[in-house]
Amino acid sequence: MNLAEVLLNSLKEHGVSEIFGIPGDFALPFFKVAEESKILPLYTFSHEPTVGYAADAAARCHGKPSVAAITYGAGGFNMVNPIAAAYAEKSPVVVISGGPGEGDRSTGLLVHHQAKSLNSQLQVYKEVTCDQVILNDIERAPADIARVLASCIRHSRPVYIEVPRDLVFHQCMPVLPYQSENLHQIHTGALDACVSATLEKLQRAESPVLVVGVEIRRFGIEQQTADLAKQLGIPVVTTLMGRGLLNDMDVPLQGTYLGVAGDAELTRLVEESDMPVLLGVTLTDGNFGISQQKLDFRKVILACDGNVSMGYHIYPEIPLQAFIAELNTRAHRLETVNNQVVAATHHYPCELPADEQKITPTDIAAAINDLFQQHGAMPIAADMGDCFFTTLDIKETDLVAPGFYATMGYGVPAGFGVQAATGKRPIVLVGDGAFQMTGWELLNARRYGWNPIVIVFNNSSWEMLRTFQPESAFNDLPQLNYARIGDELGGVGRRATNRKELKCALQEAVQDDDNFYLIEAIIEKGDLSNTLSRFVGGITKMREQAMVAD
Ligand code: TPW
Ligand code: MG
Repeated sequence: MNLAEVLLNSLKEHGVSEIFGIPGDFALPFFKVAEESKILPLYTFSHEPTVGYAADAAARCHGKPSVAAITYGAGGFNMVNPIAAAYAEKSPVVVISGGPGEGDRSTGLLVHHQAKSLNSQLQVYKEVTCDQVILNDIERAPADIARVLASCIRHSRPVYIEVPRDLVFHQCMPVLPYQSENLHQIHTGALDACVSATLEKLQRAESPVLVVGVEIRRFGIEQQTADLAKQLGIPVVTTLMGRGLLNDMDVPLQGTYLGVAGDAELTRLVEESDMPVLLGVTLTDGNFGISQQKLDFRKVILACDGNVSMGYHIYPEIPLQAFIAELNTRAHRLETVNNQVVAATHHYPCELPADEQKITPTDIAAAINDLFQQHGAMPIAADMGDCFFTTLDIKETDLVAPGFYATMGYGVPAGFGVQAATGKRPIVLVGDGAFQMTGWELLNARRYGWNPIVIVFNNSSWEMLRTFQPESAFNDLPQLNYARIGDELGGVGRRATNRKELKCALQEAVQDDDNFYLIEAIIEKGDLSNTLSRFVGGITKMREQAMVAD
């Protein structure tokens, strides 16, 4: 086998199911083998950010790595932001870049696409990946590939593999089969002590609550976490970043913790708990910076990034999988729990009237809730902007969104990633500003048979920015007919100016599997989702308080 075939087979062995990419001359040999060998399906797009976002979303759906393949320099640098997003949100994307060969390195000439040094791209990616290699030693390549892919899975974070273009067809030994990490290698004494301490604290607690974050999906232990919650009989909430976790799993799920921007009862449930247990939760400003009352992290048990901490004590090298498995074996129902604090179930807007009133973001949530009620839930890919905050009013379903890193341009590409990974038709929620970044990529949907239902929140505005800084005229965006663009890109475009038209367009879309839909919902400037209004209010208040304190 040649180097590219060895790499492709090893990717497959490590759970990769598809490759997204855009070639260039440095990557043409690798892409040739990728296409002709048919080891993994290959999807190409128009602009590199889409490649990265699609691979990120696919990886999130699989709970396994996905591949973003690009050419050196012009391609690679174009994809840095999506990989930074994947790093921040712990999505296991394998970046494969074509690279200069030995011949290119020895001419004494600058190589096209070279920025500063020939290794500049590697240096840049070092900052946003957890392991890297240039496969410039064919003897060592199998071991290098094995190491980097194992890091990707262990840390659930992006890695970088550069394939010198002149080595692609060289014969290479296969990579040894991947063995998933043996949990028995964990220090059982430490695990035992850590679980005992956790259970002891839980026994004494009066109002414990489980807060779950994305690691439980990334490490494939959602079901075990659900079982633990049921065994303990304590309420569960997700973080903002973890929105969509544990949906459909028959657990006492209360909703998503959003501090000042969320449901007041649920905020109390978390902030007044005497024992919050944070499983796979990242301590980000979006997850916790919006707390009404600051959470006292000394009270908290936090299992994340391979460690468990409680109070001032840290148990190092306790993988979340092992922690939850052991808790499951030893936990039993907590009788002491004061269940009075359990929050009221969140009321999702629904039964949208088919009238001529103009559309608000909450109406879009209601229309989608109605649609799910009638036709079953669908996965959602959301962009950043008010469309993301609108998902908080949509009944829990599988959701991919840049909930922490908050990059725009994610929605449409992520919809592709979801559909490639799951085969399910997604709903994509995207603002007009974000659509202008990557919406054009819908032109690639038809050739892969993808049929997302894309809803563009068209307020002719960077509305989320306007809410923070209303005086700035640059927040006004050009008026554009996005529905017509939908037709032009090979799908069906529908413009909805009132609630009746929105309902009709969604009905039509869901009954037509053969086309992707671009439903343009016209929203007035200033009409915000419930969550964004509270979010902006909360953050503004916190900033004012901070200024007073300064
Ligand atoms: C890649 C900064 C955050 S929200 C926003 C901007 C420019 C406006 C979004 O406008 P849109 O949605 O899509 O019309 P809405 O609901 O607010 O009207 N560049 C990138 N990412 C981010 N987050 C920004 C800029 C930003
Ligand atoms: Mg907008």
